[in-house]
Amino acid sequence: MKKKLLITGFEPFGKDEVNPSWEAVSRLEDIIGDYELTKLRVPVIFGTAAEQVLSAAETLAPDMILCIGQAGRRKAVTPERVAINLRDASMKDNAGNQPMDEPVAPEGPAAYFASVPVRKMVNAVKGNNIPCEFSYSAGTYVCNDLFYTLRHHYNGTETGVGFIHVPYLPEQAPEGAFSMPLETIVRALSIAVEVM
Ligand code: PCA
Repeated sequence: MKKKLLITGFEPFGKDEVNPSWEAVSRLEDIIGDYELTKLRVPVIFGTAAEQVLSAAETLAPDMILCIGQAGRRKAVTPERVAINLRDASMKDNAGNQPMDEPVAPEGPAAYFASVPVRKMVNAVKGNNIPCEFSYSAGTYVCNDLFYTLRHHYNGTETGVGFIHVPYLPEQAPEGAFSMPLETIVRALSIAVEVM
């Protein structure tokens, strides 16, 4: 029996018309390594993104949840090590919310480490000659909000929670800025899932 992975990508936000996270997630094979994948596209809205993932997870009862998001200025695929208990938005989300100086979960601890094997992922993706680095902050916007909420919810359970940020696609990147072809992002995610 395959293990169950719930893997999510985001809708576009800000000035972008595409989000590489969902573009890549939607192109992944349905079975990778030990996992059978269920893919979910989530809105870039504080609170709502996590509610939708938790609701899907309630039905699916996944062994692992891996969320993917866009971090446009990064020069590598970046598995996140830490989720922090802070909402501090530098721009409005897709519903017009812009929380600042607020906790994600008032009763929660300051931070959680990812509960997926981040080092294995980084080593495996890098080993396939795809730029990949640890990240020690998922930011304070909707991606971190989703990551922290899930990690908090599943703390002390068997369900692993991880997050990977991916760079801009070539068509999104400003002139001269780093970007990564969609096929490379798909391959990186596929390798990361395979070693989980
Ligand atoms: N990136 C944003 C939110 C959605 C996305 O793809 C972030 O890093 O918070």
